[in-house]
Amino acid sequence: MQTSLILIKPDGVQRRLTGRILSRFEEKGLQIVGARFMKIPLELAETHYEAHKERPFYPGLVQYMTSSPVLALALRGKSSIAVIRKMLGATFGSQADPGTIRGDFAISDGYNLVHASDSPEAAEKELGLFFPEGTVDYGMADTPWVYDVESDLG
Ligand code: IDP
Ligand code: MG
Repeated sequence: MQTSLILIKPDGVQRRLTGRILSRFEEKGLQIVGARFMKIPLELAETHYEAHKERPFYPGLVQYMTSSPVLALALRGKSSIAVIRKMLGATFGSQADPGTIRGDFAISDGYNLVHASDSPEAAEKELGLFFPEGTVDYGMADTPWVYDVESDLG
């Protein structure tokens, strides 16, 4: 099981797509283990995207991410980090395949609705930033139907 940090970005909230985006993750079988609706403080946005500090789009990216609230989510599931990245589609909305979240709802390159951790190392770091008190551990009643428990989780 892996846990990934997702942000439904300011454009997702402003365009009232929060519920539809979250539904896609729930429908896939992912479990919500953290949720926090928040305006990202400047310092947190800078730290979250510090790998891009030298890129020309970084100032605009930090401005975008702090301009309006986001919904931060911790989502858990088998291979969830790679699964969620595939569900997002390519970074640029103009290039993302139909059927992906960005492909279906975004046409902008920068305003691409959703962030997701891209590796286990990034997930650990990002979950620590957005959920410093940890995630919420609990069982799901449908686990034996979402998973073939012995072969998927054995
Ligand atoms: P990712 O979100 O698919 O992981 P990254 O390359 O990590 O993509 O970039 C982080 C975010 O920065 C993107 O989601 C997008 O909002 C923004 N971004 C990346 N490249 C550009 C660009 O060339 N122009 C404008 N915004 C960009
Ligand atoms: Mg990234």
